[in-house]
Amino acid sequence: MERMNMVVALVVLLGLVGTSTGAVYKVGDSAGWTIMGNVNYDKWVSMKKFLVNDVVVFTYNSNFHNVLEVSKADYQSCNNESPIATYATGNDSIPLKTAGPHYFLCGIPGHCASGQKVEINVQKGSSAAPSMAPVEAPAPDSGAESSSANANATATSAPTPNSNGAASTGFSVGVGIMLLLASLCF
Ligand SMILES: [Cu+2]
Repeated sequence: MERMNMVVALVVLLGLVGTSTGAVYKVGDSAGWTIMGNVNYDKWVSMKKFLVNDVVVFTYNSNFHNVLEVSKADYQSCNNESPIATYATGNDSIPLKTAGPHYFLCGIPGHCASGQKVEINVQKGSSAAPSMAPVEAPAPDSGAESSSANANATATSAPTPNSNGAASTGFSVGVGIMLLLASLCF
């Protein structure tokens, strides 16, 4: 029973990790994933900055649409025949696990050509930075620890404060998990 509680606690902790790592973006915002209303997904993308471990959510009526992750060539030609991955629940949360471009389109004939496609460029700064990340952290003499310096740094290198914060979150969660594992063992 106690073991069960531990497992539950672990799951909850892992859930916290999941919600605290990375931002969640609903594709198309309130419009969702659609061919109605000429949603400009390029414009939607241009307002965002995607980092590794962010999540994009496609919401749509699964009777009329789906989501295919495809290669660049297939994206450009709207080819739906060799997707890398297929999603069709109507509410698909897709984690962006790797940096670089990710290409998504609707596989229903004609929809991609009508603009139901989105290219998401994921930048390297991970919000789930491992605890060994501080190589990138600025030298102590730059005073990056103080919040004012952080605010200044934001202008020049936006990802730094973000990954710093996430790294410490990840670290404390990691400690929590280790404590849990330790109590499981003893
Ligand atoms: Cu569609």
